[in-house]
Amino acid sequence: MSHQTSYIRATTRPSYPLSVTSQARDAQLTGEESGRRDHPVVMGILNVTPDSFSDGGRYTDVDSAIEHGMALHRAGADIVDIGGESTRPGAERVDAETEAARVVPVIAGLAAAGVPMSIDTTRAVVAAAALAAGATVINDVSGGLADRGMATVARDAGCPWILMHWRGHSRDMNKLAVYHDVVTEVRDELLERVDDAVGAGVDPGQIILDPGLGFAKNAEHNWQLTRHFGAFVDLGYPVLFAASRKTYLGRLLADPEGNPRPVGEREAATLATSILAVAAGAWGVRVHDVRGTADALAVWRASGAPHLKQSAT
Ligand code: PMM
Repeated sequence: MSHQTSYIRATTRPSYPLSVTSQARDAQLTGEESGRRDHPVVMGILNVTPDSFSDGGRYTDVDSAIEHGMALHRAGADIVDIGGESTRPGAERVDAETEAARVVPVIAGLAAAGVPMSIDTTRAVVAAAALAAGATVINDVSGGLADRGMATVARDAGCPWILMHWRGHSRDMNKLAVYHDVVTEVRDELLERVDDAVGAGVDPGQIILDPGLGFAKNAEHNWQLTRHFGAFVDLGYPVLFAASRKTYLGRLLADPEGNPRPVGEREAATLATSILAVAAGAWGVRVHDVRGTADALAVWRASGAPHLKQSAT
């Protein structure tokens, strides 16, 4: 395991109640789900929804969803992230039965094909059904806030649990994008999520953090979080970076009339953010374009960047 301990930057950590060693975390994150400094996890996005902002409506039937999940895995996804409820700004909620009915058959099919998966849900009942069907990671964009039962499911399963920074459901979240110092506030609110999770019996080694780009954040907030991503890495937990095709990239690349770059044409910008994030110590990146990301990471590795980063810290 010693080769895995170095992917956390050896910087002074803020004083903070939990003592977490990278070995403890890595002992929990085994096999292909284990991010290493030189092999960040590539999480491929598969939304089985009619309305997600990028791939919504494309994989609503079970066979096409399974086929796409397998294609993402073949292209280099270490984990395929399956979602059955859109979290785009303004999205209306679906009920738990609908959400579970969308994801469970897809997860079962992909599990049979040996594809490692996370379940992207804020509901404990959906997470439990997804884990029973073969998912091995919980990706909770509410960081355990939306459903207090999620901590029990994560604790009992002992699986990795991604806690994302969140302030409220998608319908209302833009109103909640108010910060004095976004980096400090997001960091502190994430640590509250960690404390709650650990207080509920979750092992700190199960926890992965995510600053939640685009969730109750405006473009400037997202740039601040991107710029200071290392502040999250320094907390000592694995950190996921998830900027893929998001609106702040579309705004950056707006045409002269101010129209944002269309969602499907934000890939080069996404790749640039992914490389910046892994260079800052990200555990993994959550992306739509898995092949392009795997290629970019191969260049990053071949360039010696992980080695240079380690020796510089
Ligand atoms: N963003 C979306 C959905 N799930 N999960 C995590 N951990 N982090 C994110 O930023 C995130 C997420 C947004 O929707 P998409 O599935 O269409 O990309």
